Amino acid sequence: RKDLPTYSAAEVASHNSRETGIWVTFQNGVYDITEYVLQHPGGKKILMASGKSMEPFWNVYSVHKNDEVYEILESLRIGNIVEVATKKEAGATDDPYRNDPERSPLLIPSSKKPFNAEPPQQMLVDRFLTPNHLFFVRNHLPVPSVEPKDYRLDVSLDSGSKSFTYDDLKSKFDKRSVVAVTQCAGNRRSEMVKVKPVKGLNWGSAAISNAKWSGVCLDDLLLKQGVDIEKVRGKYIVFEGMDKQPDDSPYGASIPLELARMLKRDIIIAYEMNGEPIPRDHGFPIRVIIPGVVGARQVKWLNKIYFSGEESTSHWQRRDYKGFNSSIDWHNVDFDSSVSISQLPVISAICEPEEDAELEEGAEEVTLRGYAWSGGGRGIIRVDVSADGGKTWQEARLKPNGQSPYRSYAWTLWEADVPLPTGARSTTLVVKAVDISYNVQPDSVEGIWNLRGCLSNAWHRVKVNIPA
Ligand code: MTE
Ligand code: MO
Repeated sequence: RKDLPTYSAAEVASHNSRETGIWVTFQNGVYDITEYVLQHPGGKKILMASGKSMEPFWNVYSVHKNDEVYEILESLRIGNIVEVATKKEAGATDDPYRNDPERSPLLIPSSKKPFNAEPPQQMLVDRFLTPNHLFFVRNHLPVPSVEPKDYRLDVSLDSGSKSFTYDDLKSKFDKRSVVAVTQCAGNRRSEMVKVKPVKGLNWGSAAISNAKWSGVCLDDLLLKQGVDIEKVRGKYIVFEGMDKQPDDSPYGASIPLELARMLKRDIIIAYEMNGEPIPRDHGFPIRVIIPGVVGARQVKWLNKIYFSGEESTSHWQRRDYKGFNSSIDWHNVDFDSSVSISQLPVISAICEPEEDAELEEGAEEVTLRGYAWSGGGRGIIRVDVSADGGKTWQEARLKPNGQSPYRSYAWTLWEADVPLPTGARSTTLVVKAVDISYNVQPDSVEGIWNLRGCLSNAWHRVKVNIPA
């Protein structure tokens, strides 16, 4: 295949739509799959790889790895990919991010340094528990490298402080598990940006994931020191991580002690994620899981816990992750006037089909898949979907998450087959969820717009096309 032209990764990347043509790479081949995809609507999953390498997707959907498929692919080959020089950039040793871990090429970065990424949204709802390598990543700083033998968790109390090793945590306490969602307050921010610009990463709908976390219950850890959380003095419990800002201050967060008491045995000092040691990006070796609460408080690389009369003084507690009304802008914002985000509001999203998807020719029905979740352990009791922009609704089928509706920390995945409006060439699919407190999502994003683009939980709308 030496006779074929060569293309750079950037050239391939620019061919990612029906208009430009859809190119993908596999090993060192470049393939134009535009016609193929249009003729085989069932094979639309391949579109996730538009402008990119198909290999990571094929490693997941490995049914494709057979000679017949390779043969079809070779018939679509248009060229070869230019060998990329792997020379390290000059000065790379000064790069504070040089020790960051390897990541799955399936993750879609919204920023690389620090690393922030979400999984392809269709893959997000394939499984109840998000596989570790697909779990969204939200880092504010370089990832610390921690040797388990050097690790210490310092817990400070009036009665003095005590430090626990990694082995102490794994061997001296009962193991407790909780299945819980972690969601960034900025999930679905990209919809808010369309109303008016905001400051923050341009997250789609997948800055959320669901995992089973195991470790030591916070209560047990404190009891070991003779401390009953019901009687502790102070107003807040503060958590600090090992990742540091250039001024040496660590990532930190706090929650009111009253909330810690309410959650009591559900707060986990975790050493396992889905049955494996926690991957570096997600807090190796130890992170805290505070179910039902915003991602920002689930401190990774946790090495300090203490009680305080005031909230964590970290930037992320005091000057970020707060809500404001839509008339507040950067000229008149007063961060001290607003309450820190903790338990999150009800949210849902359609993960399949995706925005601008081409449905099958003359399709009369569409299958929607997605997630719904609410903070504070409030279970999802109903998910409504519409295929006509919200004029008519039907209920989606909910997949039970096995948790009590009053302590529902995991998400609820759902599916629905919805008839399409007859004769329409395009339509807007909509989803909205209801939690056990009958909280509902706002119908539009305008009224909840805020300068940081947090808490973007309006009805989720996805426009799709129906070729005649
Ligand atoms: N903990 C530390 N130490 N440093 C961080 O940057 N990011 C927080 C939280 N814990 C962060 C952290 C934010 S804002 C979110 S949304 C979650 O981690 C993301 O967790 P994940 O990367 O495991 O998905
Ligand atoms: Mo976050």
